[in-house]
Amino acid sequence: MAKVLITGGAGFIGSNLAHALVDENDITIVDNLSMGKKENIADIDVHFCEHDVCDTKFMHQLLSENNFDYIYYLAAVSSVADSVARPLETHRVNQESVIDILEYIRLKKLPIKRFLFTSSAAVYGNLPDFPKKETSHVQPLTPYAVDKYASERFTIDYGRLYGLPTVAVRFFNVYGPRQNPDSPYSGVLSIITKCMKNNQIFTLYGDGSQTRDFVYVGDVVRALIKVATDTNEPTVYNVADGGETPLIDVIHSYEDISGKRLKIEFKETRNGDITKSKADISKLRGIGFKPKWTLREGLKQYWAYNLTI
Ligand code: UD2
Repeated sequence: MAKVLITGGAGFIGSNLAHALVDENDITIVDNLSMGKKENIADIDVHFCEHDVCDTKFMHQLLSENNFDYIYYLAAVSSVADSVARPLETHRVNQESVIDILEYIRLKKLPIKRFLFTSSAAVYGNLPDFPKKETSHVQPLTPYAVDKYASERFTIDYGRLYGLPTVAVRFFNVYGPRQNPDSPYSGVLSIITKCMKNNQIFTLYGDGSQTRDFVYVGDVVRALIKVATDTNEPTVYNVADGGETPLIDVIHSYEDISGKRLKIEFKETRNGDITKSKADISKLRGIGFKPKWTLREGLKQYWAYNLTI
C-alpha cells in the first residue's frame, strides 16, 4: 500500500483523486477548506488535516513523520480574479508553498517516489499558437498564471538539477462532480449546473462562441495517476481532452441531457477572456493515455451525480 499525500484533497479535483486512490493506498489530505469541503471526502477513509500548505512548520513535520511515496500537489488559490486582487497572498500559496516543500524534500533527502505539481492552461495566455502544445510559447498574464508557471518550472528544475522525481501537468477546463460553483470564477459547467438545478438565470459572457477544451474529472484523475506512476522524466504534460467545443454547444447538449432549459442572460465578454482554447494532448497519449469520457457521457454522469445531492 503506497502512502499518498494530496494537498488540496478536499477540493474538486483532489477529492476525486482521493476517491480513485483510496482502496489501494494510504491517503493523507491537507486542505484549509478555503474552496474544498469536508463533505467531498466524508465517505472515504483518509487522514484529514485541516491546515494551510503555507504553514511550513506543520508541513515539514507531516513530511518528516510520514514516508510519503507520492505527493500530488493540488492546493492552490484557483481563482485568477483573486490572484489579481491579492497577488502577494496568492503568491504565497501558489508558489512559495511549493518551493518550500520541494526544498524540504531535497534537504532531508526524503525518499519520495514522485512529486506531481498541477499547473494550468493559464500559462499559455492569449497567444495565437493553436492547439496548445507543451512546447508552445507561454504568456502568463496574471499573478495566478505567473505563479503556476514558476512553480511548474521549479518542480521540473528540482528534477533536473537535484534528481528529485518530479513531474507537472497543465489542466485545461475540468468539469464534473464536486466542483464548487460558489464563485463567479468557478468552472462554467458547475455554475450552469447550479442554475439549471435551481431554475436560476445563467449569465453568459459573450455570445457563446468561445471554445474550450472540456475534460471530465474522471479522465483527469486517470491522467494524474498515469503521469505520477508510469513516467520518469521531470517534464510537463497537458491534461485535457484534446477537443474544442463552443460554450453554447455545450449548453445545448446539457439541456438535452437534463431535459431542462437554461435561462440565459447575455452580457459583454469578460475582460481578458480567451476566445479559443484547445490542447494538443499527443504527449499524454504518448504515455498510453486515452480519454474515456466523451463530453456527452461526462455531462450525463455529472447531471446524474447532481440529482443525487
Ligand atoms: C480557465 C480556468 C482559469 C484559468 C483560465 C486560463 C477554470 C474554472 N478556470 O478559465 O483558472 O486557468 O482557464 O485560460 O478552469 N462564463 C460565462 N458565465 C459564467 C462563467 C463563465 O459565460 O458564469 C464563460 C467565461 O467567460 C468563459 C467560459 O465560460 O468564456 C469558461 O469560463 P471558466 O471560468 O469556466 O474557464 P476559463 O477557461 O475562462
